[in-house]
Amino acid sequence: MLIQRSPNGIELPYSSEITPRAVFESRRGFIKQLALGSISSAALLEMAARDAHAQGGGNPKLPAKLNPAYSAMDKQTPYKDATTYNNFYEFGTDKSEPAQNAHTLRTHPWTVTIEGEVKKPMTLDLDALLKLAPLEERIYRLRCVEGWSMVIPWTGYSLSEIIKKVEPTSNAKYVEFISLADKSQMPGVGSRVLNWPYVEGLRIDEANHPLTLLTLGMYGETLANQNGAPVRIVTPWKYGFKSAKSIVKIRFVKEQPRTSWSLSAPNEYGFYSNVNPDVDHPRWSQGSERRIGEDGFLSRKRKTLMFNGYSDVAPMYAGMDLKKYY
Ligand SMILES: Nc1nc2c(c(=O)[nH]1)N[C@H]1C(S)=C(S)[C@@H](COP(=O)(O)O)O[C@H]1N2
Ligand SMILES: [Mo]
Repeated sequence: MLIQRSPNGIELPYSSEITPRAVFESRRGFIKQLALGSISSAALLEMAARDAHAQGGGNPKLPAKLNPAYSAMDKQTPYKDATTYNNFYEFGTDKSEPAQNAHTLRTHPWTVTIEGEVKKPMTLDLDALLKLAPLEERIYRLRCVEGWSMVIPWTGYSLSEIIKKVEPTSNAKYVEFISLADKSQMPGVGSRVLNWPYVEGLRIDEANHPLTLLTLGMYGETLANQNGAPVRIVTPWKYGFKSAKSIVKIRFVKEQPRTSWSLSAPNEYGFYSNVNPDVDHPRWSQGSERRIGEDGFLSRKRKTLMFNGYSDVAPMYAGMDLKKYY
C-alpha cells in the first residue's frame, strides 16, 4: 500500500506521482521472477490487473478476486482509451460523445426488473445486485463489429447467478436486455438512428454460459457512465453491440427478441453476431482488427479469431450454419 505523509502528518490519498515508480519497481522484480520461471500466468494476470487499476478513473473502488480461468493474457487497453472511444448511441454517435455527454446519466438510485417467463420475477436495486454473488474480475477482449477491439478488466459475476434465482419456466427460450431510454438524461434518445430503448438478446443457453458477465465495474472501480454504468452485460465472444449498457430490464421470452441493431439493418447485424472472421460484414471484412491504443488509426494489425478466441462456446453452435445465423 502506498501512503504518503504530508508535512502535518495527514495521510495523503494514493498519489499519481508515485504510481509510475511503484509500477516500474514491481515490474522489474516481476520480470526477474519470470526469467527464473518462478511465476505463474495467474500471477502475471494479477500483476497486469493491478497496473490497470493504478490508472483508474477516480470512481469508487470495487474489490474483486481475479478469475484467471476467464481472463485474457493480452495487454490491457489504457483506461483513458477505454473511456473516451465508445459506442453508446444514447449519448451521441461519435466515439468521443459518450465521454463528453454521459455525466448527465443518473446511476443512483437504479433498479433492474427481471420478468417474463420466470417463476420468481424480481426487481433488484444496485445493493442487491452487488451482493447477489461474489464479484470476480475478468479480463475480456471486446471486438466491435466495426473492426476495432479492446482488452478490459471487468468486474461482475456470471449472469447465470441471477438466472438461477428467478427460476425460468420451460417457455424461457431467449433473454432480452433493455437499456434505459430517458431523453432527459440521454441526449441521443431524441435521434432516429436506432429504435429506443436499446434492446439486445441472447438464446437462453448463451445467457447461461459462464462467460456471460453481469458487469458492475471496470479497472477495479464502478463502471464509467460511458461504459454502461451502473450495470451492463458483456458477452466477449460476440460483437460488442450484443453487450447492452445501462440495463433496466431483463426479460425471459419465448420468441427470439427483435433487437435494435437487427431491426435497423437486418442484412448487416444478425441476432447471433458471434465474432467470425469467415463471415464478412456486407460492407467490410471481419478478418482482422485494430487494437485501440496500440495499432495505428488505419491499421488492422491483428487477425480476428473465431468467437473472438473464446472457443469454449463452440459446442453451443454445433450443427448451425453460422453463415446463415450470423
Ligand atoms: N445501450 C447501449 N448499449 C451498447 C451500445 C449502445 O449504443 N447503447 N453500443 C454497443 C457497441 S456497438 C459496443 S462496441 C459496446 C462498446 O462498449 P464499451 O464502450 O464499453 O467499449 O457497447 C455496446 N452496448
Ligand atoms: Mo460495436
